[in-house]
Amino acid sequence: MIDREMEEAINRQINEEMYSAYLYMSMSAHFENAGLKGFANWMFVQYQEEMDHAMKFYRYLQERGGKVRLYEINEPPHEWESPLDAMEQTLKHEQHITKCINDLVDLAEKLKDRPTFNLLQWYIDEQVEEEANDEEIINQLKLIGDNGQGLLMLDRELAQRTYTPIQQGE
Ligand code: OFO
Repeated sequence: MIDREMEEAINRQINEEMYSAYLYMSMSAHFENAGLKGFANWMFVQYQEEMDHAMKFYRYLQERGGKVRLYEINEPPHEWESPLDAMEQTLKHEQHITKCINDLVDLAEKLKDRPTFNLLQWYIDEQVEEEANDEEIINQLKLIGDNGQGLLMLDRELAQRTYTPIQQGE
C-alpha cells in the first residue's frame, strides 16, 4: 500500500501531466490555425504522449492500492507570438515538469518508497529527451530567423513525427 503523502503527490503530478497535455493540445490548435501543419502535428503527438504520462501514474497508483483523485485542470494559453515563442514556452514548461519529477524523487527517497523511486527513473529519462527535443527545435528556429522558406522546411520535418504509445510496464 502506498504512503498517503506519496499518493497525494502522484495525484498532483497526474494533474500536471494533464495540464501538459492540455497545453500542447492548445498549441496544436494554434499552429493548425496558423497554417503550420507540421508544428500542429508535432504538438498533437506531444499531447498524446502527455496523456500517456498521466495514465502511467494513474495505473501505477491503482496497482499500489492508492486512490486516484482528479483535480481541476488549469486553462492553458491560446495564443503565442511565434513558433519560437511557443517552443520557448514549451521548454520552460518542461523544465518545470523536470523539477516536479525531481521533487517526487526526493519524496520517494525520504519515504524509502523504492517502487516509486524505480518508476520515476523512466520519467527522469523522458524529461532529458523532452528538453533536448525542445532545445533542438529552438536552435533551428533561431537559425531560421525570419526566413519563411526555412520555417516551411522545418514544418515539413515536424510533420513526420509519429506517436508511439508507451507500453504498460515500460
Ligand atoms: Fe512533457 O513530460 Fe510529461 O509532462
